[in-house]
Amino acid sequence: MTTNPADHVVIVTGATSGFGRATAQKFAKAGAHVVVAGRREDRLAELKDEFGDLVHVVPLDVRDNAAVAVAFTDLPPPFNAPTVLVNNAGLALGLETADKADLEEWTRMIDTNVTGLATVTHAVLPGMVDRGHGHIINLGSVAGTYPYPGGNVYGATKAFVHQFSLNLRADLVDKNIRVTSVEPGAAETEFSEVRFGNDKAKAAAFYEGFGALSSDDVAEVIFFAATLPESVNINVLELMPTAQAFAGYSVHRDSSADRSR
Ligand code: NDP
Ligand code: 8X3
Repeated sequence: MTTNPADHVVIVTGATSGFGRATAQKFAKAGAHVVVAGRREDRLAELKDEFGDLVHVVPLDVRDNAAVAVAFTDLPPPFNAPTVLVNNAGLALGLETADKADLEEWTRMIDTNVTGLATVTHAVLPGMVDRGHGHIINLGSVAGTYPYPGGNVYGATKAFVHQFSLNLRADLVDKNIRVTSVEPGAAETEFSEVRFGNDKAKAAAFYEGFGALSSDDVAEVIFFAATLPESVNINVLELMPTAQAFAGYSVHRDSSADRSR
């Protein structure tokens, strides 16, 4: 592979919004061919209208294992020889503490962020190995490293993404396949609207006043990792807004109970 972005064929899951859409646009603007996957077909069609022959549309729910298994098998050339897979489709649902969380929401996050990401990888990776090159870029999160109240299952799915990425590296060291876990902090996309059940005001309030990352910031980082010389692999790339940092330890003091022993 050269470092010329126009030589790339990129699969982006979750290309209908946020990081995925910005990443698809960034690569297509640079002349790459891009397979855009996601559930909202009208949004996929907008990308097709914008970039024409550089874009191939694949309507796909990554939770549908059978559909994922065939989705990337009969792509027309040159889309059938992807050089980069951006495993971006994902979501957080709710911010309740674990005792109050909705089990269906937990399951949906695991099915999408863990099983969906693994299923797409399983479908695309063998072709990359056969062709002798490829790059898998997984969207993790700072939530996979730093716990916070209400992050319970969402953060755990992103911890999976982190460790899965490193374990892929261990398996693929002799196959000329790169693997990168991109782990952003707070970024203003539709992410919080989805998390808060389409409550746009609550989502907007979350992003107010601190300069959250943008979709373009994250797309820039993904593009950077993908267009480095083939001999360079970024294992993990963590980024945050300058005005975001980590929560401290929490201590609950209860005067009615002696918990000193
Ligand atoms: P958005 O909500 O803007 O975009 C999420 C994308 O995922 C959409 O294109 C959506 O497409 C797609 N998606 C969700 N569920 C499915 C599914 N079952 N099948 C196929 N596609 C699906 O959020 P972001 O761009 O912010 O999030 C992208 C990724 O980045 C996620 O994995 C998220 O966890 C992660 N992330 C986000 C951060 C943030 O603060 N925004 C920070 C760190 C990581 P559609 O609904 O059309 O199917
Ligand atoms: C999204 C970042 O901190 O809102 O993965 O969970 S955070």
